[in-house]
Amino acid sequence: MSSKPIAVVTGGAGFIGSHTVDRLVELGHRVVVLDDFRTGKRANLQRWLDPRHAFDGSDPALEIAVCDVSHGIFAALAPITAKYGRVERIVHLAAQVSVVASVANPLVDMAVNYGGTLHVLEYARAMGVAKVAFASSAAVYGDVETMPVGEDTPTQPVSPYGIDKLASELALDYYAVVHGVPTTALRFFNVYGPRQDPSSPYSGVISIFSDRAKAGLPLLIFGDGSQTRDFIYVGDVVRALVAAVGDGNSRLVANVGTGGEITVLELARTIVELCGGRSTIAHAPARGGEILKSRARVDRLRELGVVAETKLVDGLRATLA
Ligand code: UD2
Repeated sequence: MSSKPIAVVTGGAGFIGSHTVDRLVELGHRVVVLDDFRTGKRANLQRWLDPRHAFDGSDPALEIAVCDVSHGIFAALAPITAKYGRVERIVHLAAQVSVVASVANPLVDMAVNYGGTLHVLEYARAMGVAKVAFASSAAVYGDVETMPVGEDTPTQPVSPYGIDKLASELALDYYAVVHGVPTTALRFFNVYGPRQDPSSPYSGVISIFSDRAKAGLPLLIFGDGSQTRDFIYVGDVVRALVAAVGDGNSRLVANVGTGGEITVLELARTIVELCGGRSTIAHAPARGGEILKSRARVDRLRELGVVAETKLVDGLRATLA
């Protein structure tokens, strides 16, 4: 048994989580995934369970504990730390991810997302974890007029989801200042890439458009398609997470976007073209309460040493493959 320190990824079986696990294992970390598998998939992690990826020919590079983070993480981690030693770092991604679901059921949303963060921070405080990196969201800003959106823009979330992400950021700061737990919060803009689940009407637009364009089905744009988003490839998001969980900074809050924007209409046309041009584009009434423009300021991300380098067409090709 080797005594490599443990990196925990909560929500590690999900879309962004499993890509983060891939990278951390490739970098030689002993990774422990905490996931309740409500939306995460074991298939996303399968390759690392193969004995060929074991350390010292015996221990697996990856351990998985089935755990709803919002019910606490001490019990799930105890047998693993008894075997391998302490948890050094935590990437906290486990969450209820739908803004619409948060509006429909704010109490569940708050218990899962804000409650989950508190459980992670309590563990980090009690166990002396060296760093916690947290997936926050551009949803903390609400409807902003001036682009690009900088981190010091006043926050005014317009959904329970945005509120729970902001509350989690406040908790991170409290644990950093009062309890000395080093933390970083990353505010994700629109993340896309392979393994994003297209099955819900509120799935990310790129996963839905890709799925339909591959099948030659029509793409449906809500509104005239002039709304813009800052789409960032999951590989670039993972680089930001790995930098954040590995560095010595604390209390940093940074946007994770490309600093660019594209209209949804242009996006739809690009995806149709990449899929051979069989799909038509149709329009439906705009979604209520939607923001018109979104583009991140990325200076702080750059200070973290990360620049989103994946061009949209390259990211789309990888997603469609
Ligand atoms: C993103 C985040 C959300 C939250 C929010 C904060 C994703 C998947 N969601 O929501 O978690 O952080 O930002 O502002 O990153 N669209 C279509 N047709 C479709 C689906 C979507 O036209 O079939 C449009 C939709 O109306 C919107 C754009 O595409 O204008 C992006 O939609 P989305 O659901 O991917 O993400 P968004 O920005 O609403």
